[in-house]
Amino acid sequence: EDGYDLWLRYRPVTDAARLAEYRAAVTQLVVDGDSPTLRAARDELRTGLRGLLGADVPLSASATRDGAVIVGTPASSRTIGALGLGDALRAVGREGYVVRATRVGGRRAIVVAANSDVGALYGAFRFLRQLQTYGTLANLAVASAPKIQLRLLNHWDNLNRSVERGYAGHSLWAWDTLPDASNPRYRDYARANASIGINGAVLTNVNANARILTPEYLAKVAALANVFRPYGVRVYLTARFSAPIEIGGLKTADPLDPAVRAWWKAKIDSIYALIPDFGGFTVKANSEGQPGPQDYHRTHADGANMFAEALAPHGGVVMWRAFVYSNEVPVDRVKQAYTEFKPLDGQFRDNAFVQVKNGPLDFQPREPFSPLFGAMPKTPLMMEFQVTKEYLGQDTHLVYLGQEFEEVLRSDTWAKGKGSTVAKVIDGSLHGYARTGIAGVSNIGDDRNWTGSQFNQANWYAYGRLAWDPEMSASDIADDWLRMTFTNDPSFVRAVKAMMKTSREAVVNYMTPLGLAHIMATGHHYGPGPWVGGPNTRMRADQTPTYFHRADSLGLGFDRTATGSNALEQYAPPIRARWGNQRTVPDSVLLWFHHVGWTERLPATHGRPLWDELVARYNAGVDSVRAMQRTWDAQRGKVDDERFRDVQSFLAIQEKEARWWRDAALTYFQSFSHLPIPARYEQPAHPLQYYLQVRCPANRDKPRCDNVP
Ligand code: BDP
Repeated sequence: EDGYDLWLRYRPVTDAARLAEYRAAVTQLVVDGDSPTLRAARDELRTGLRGLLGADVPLSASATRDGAVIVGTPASSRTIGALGLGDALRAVGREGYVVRATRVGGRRAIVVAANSDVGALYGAFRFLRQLQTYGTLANLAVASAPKIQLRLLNHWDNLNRSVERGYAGHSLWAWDTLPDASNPRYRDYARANASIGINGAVLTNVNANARILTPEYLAKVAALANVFRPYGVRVYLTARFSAPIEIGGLKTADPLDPAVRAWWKAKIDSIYALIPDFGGFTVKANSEGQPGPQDYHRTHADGANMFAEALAPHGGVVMWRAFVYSNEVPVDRVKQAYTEFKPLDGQFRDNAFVQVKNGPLDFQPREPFSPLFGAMPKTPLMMEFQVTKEYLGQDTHLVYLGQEFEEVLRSDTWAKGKGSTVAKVIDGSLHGYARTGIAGVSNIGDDRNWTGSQFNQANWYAYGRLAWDPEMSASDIADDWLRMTFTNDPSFVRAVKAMMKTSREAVVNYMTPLGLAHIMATGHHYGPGPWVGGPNTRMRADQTPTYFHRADSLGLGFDRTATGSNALEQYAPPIRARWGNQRTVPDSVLLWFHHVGWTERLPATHGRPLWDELVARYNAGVDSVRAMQRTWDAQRGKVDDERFRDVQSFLAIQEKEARWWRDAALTYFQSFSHLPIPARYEQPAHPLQYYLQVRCPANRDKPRCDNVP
């Protein structure tokens, strides 16, 4: 048990009553049709059922006895066509499915029906999940359809197989041996994605390399596309804006230059000749040194529309990222995406998306939702979540992101009054977007366990499930994941689910409580660095912690109200009123929006002086990790030893590093507050000077910090 099987383990059902029920209900498999996708469904069902039921379930051409599982579409299967599922199927659209216990020719059967082959595949996975989670098959009646059209992973994978912000080994894409050699992992990757409804993968880093667009590399991309296709996973690429210069021999990449436009059109046509269902491009432009249309005094819309126009005849899309940095250091960096993009609403072609990070800054442990959500009614906005935990403990810390995603998706933008949630913006229902999409920055690499740690798999899983239905509960998703990944033992599921649910608040508390943000170390973003900044660093101010936390002798926090940067004005009036007032701002965003005096007592500090509340929060974070350790220790014997020890050892690292974060941050902030850490709390192990000297060699990769206290 090394984690390779993810949530598709299909171990024998250990509940005797359920096993008897399943064996009686599942006696033969009828999958009419022979498309690669239906074959994939049949293979998955055979493997899954064999594992779960402990015996092969025979294939049959038709239902000849009680217990047939019949899979397909009205087009692939006469039986399904004759079942009168018309209305039910119409309601689930192209990718949805219906899974039902019913009677066929007088015999008991289970039907897995859809309008398309990939819908049937999704239904097959749904049916297997029912067994994997020990649900009953009696009166089974499930109908489900995705609420978002494009459900993508974004891989920040480089052509040398390093992965930007990847903590799970190298890139899965072995460019050196493609297109000749395949690898079973390509298929297993696509299977795993299909099992949670992910239907596209952007293969390459947003900090793009133009070489991916050369014929040599496109042949490799086509080989991957061929493996993924049966699983409904389309491939997409990142486009480097200056590619016409770098690989096209042009003098300019100006998006209004006819030669540039012709170059992209020809390039895109050539991609579709190789990959007819190519999805399109993600583009990072004029951000962190990437080239873009502003280099030619054109707008983001000009840039996006050039791609959109060339992609449109093929049905492709362009996903233009709103994560931008201007060349000058702004008064407040969190205002920038909104400032640059909101005025462009209505200027994008209809196959262009604007892809917006969940918060206005950069994937911090907690941020308020990005004010762009709800502010661009005429432009389909895609959500960009970061599944890889760049700022949340990377591979080792156990943090269940389901809670974070849910918090963001349920945030109310008030764009059209109460209930205008972020979920309703991105699923298109609020503004009537014709196209919808969501992207998750992948945490996947070639580590045996795919994601660097066992529990990081839950974040891939939760992302996929929420992409299918952004209104699902993170808790229910954790429940499914635990049952499928570890065990259905109710005591295990109860305890470990509770642990997962607290894990996000734990990391917020020991890293950045009360609305603090961006106080991590430079470069690799692992470990604390709140002291970084000021005139002695060579970095841009708006990339340094001191710019963001604004600690001084009076207090802590960034005033983003009208007396400060007024980033608050980018939100709807009811939010402004609530967050702008120190008496009503929630503790979660207190220091994000306010500079608060060290001894000030507010509702958000539970009436305690800010300093005391800060100390309490940092300690609560460490305590939560210790509680997580106790919970996990009590699971010994309920799960296999290999994964048990894996998780246990990572929790020990997390506990140590939570203390490191707490003590480094508190001793640093104490140098401004000059207030004592109340005696009832653990005192820092070392003075501030010690923490300043912890060195973690590595720039962007995961460092190993040997002298962590
Ligand atoms: C930041 C990452 C950086 C990415 C950038 C982005 O540190 O590696 O290139 O986001 O999203 O969080 O473009």
